Amino acid sequence: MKRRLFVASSLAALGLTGCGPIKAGLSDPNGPVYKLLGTAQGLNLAVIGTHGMAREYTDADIDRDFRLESLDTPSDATYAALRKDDFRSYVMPVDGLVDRPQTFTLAHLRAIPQRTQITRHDCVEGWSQIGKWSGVPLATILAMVQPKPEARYVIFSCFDKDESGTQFYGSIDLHQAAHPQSLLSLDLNDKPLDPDHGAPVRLKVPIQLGYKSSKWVRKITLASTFKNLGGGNGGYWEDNGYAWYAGI
Ligand SMILES: Nc1nc2c(c(=O)[nH]1)N[C@H]1C(S)=C(S)[C@@H](COP(=O)(O)O)O[C@H]1N2
Ligand SMILES: [Mo]
Repeated sequence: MKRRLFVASSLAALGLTGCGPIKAGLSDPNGPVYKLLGTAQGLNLAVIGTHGMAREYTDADIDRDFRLESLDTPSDATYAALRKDDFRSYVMPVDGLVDRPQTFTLAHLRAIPQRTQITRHDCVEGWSQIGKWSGVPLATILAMVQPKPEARYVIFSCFDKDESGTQFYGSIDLHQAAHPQSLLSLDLNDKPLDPDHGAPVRLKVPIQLGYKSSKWVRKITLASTFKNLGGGNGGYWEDNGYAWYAGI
């Protein structure tokens, strides 16, 4: 609550209020959101402030027994083939409403400056665990692909499927994506992410509940709406009853 108030007041200090900054920023290529994307890692402390950051912990706080709770680890032929060569043939397309669509290999993602953070994962079902996550700030990827002014959401298509064959999907907005702690994680607790925890690439958004942190990212698409995604609520769990906005 306190953090939201601080976010609101730092936005107010920029002459922006409520949801206004997101819309204003996105329709104006010189607006605050684009400035923020442009500076990638040096990023948005001016807009968000450290009060908008999820708490970071120390090595001593890390939970070593890392619980799993999601759809099953993908076992289809596509994922099995990737897994077999340690994901060397993995490519992650980033497309949709961007000026420079690109595909990233794992080697490419590892060559980009990484961020490491020890943060708590809070599942909506009532459990938490602290882990050390390293990877590429999503803001860096956004700065590389250059979202078009009409882009508002970052949509994640994942490798896992439920029993009915529906592939997992999720979304966050550009503002959440540009947050300095929003990571495309490649490592968990100093080791490459294992398949059960979302290898090779897993989103980690510690300012939102755990179900927003999509595992097994297959593709990223920028869009102006998520109406046409699944049941239209912005994600697999959202279509199963959880709220799209899951801020902590
Ligand atoms: N692709 C995918 N990502 C997902 C989910 C899922 O079912 N599929 N479940 C979410 C939920 S509800 C939680 S709590 C966490 C669990 O992550 P873990 O199994 O690595 O602990 O993943 C999130 N990301
Ligand atoms: Mo969860």
